[in-house]
Amino acid sequence: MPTQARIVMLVDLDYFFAQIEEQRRPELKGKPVVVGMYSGRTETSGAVSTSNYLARKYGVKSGIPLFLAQKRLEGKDAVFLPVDYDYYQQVSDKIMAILRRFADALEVGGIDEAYLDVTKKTQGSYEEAEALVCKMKEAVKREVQVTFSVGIGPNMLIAKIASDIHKPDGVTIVCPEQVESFLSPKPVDVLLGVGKKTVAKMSEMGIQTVGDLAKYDVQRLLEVFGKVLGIYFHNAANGVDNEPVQEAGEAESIGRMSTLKENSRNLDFIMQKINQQIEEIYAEFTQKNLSYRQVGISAVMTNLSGKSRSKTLEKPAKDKETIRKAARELFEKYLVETDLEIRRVGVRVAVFSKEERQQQQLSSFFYAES
Ligand code: TTP
Ligand code: MG
Repeated sequence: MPTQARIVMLVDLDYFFAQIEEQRRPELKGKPVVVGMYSGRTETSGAVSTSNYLARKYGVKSGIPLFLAQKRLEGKDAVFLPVDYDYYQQVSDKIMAILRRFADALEVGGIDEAYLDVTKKTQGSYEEAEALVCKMKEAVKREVQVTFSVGIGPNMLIAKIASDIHKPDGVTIVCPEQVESFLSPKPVDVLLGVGKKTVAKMSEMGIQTVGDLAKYDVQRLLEVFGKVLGIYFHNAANGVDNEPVQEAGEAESIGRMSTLKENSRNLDFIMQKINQQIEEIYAEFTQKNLSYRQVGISAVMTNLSGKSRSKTLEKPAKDKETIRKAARELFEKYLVETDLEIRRVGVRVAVFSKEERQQQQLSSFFYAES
């Protein structure tokens, strides 16, 4: 089924945690700023969460040990600060609310990124989309003094990859005619889900670039990677991604989030926690006599970066098992995308709004009548 041409944006906030610190402490301007996750074992044990662009010039970036960052910035008048996650989340919520005004639908992809479907707002025009970005940038600068970078393309996959090209405060547009030339020379690991192991496997198969992967025999891909991943790799390499931008609708969703007993990448261990959360969610929406049509998961990694993923069901459901299955599948896929351990996990279901429930009842009524 051909889907209608869309225009999708990915907004990624620039050096987010460090930018927020700069913004609330003007005295940091012009200095290298490092925001770190201190483990507390010794004064400098822990890892860098992020750093401003000046600190990055000295080789200080996300994930490196703090003691190494300190060494690289010795004598540079650098400022080191601990992560203040709650405050960053508040600022992030404000920004998302501003961005939502400019979108047909907005999906929060993590604390510092959001996908926007702007097809209707721009009447399908990339020129309009560029103008819209200028307005968005202006509004966010004026209201919260924060800059971000944007990728614009026909789907979430292209928007995401494009957003990385011009940073900070940049915009990159990849219109449908440019998708092939944009993607094909890139190394395969620009695709979500292609980590170190997959890169090595693909390299053995003679696949280095996205272009190589796009041309590779599909049957063979299915044999090597299994059906789900094989088809995903083939489509992604060809720039095809039909995932809709899905509004989570906070008021309409019921969810739980909690910290794991220990950091983990073990799916069964993660699912133990998730199953407890599902029991609570289930009790809540059964009590309210609701059904759900979307299941989402969130994970916060050991370095405090967070991500969410969701899946829309073909039809509304009311049972527990469907949530479990969807959550497990989402975590399974998510673990392929990251090498990090997970620290906090959450699950949520998007329930039907009152209006949607009424419509649903109406249509089932008509169906029963015919
Ligand atoms: P990113 O968007 O990956 O990084 P960034 O916003 O700091 O920088 P850029 O300008 O390149 O977009 O991640 C968003 C936030 O998530 C980041 O500010 C801090 C946090 N984070 C971590 O805590 N650890 C990590 O390893 C990464 C990559 C991010
Ligand atoms: Mg960012």
